[in-house]
Amino acid sequence: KEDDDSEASVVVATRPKTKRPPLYKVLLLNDDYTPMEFVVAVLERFFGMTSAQSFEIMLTVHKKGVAVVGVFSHEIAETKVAQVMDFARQHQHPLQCTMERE
Ligand code: TYC
Repeated sequence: KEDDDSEASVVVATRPKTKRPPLYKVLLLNDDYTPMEFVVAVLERFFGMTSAQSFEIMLTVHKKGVAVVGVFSHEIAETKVAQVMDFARQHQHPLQCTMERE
């Protein structure tokens, strides 16, 4: 068994397995009743958009039915959805906001 190195020096390539946490898209849905100005105010208030960016995204939702308004960690996405849903409910608008794994 002297010159048999079949079970010695066996090195398999390794890579660090640092999985990043999954990201979540926050989606805003269109409806027929929520005023456009309210949606613009929501995007400014909770997503830090300028009024021009907000108006653009609001129009996309209005025309296409849905748009991604941001991508976040699970916890931040949940918070954004809750903030938007609470704010819409307080103002009695049927605006819907949801999240989806990217
Ligand atoms: N469709 C609405 C209207 O015509 C405006 C609107 C835009 C509502 C985006 C919701 O997420 C929304 N008043």
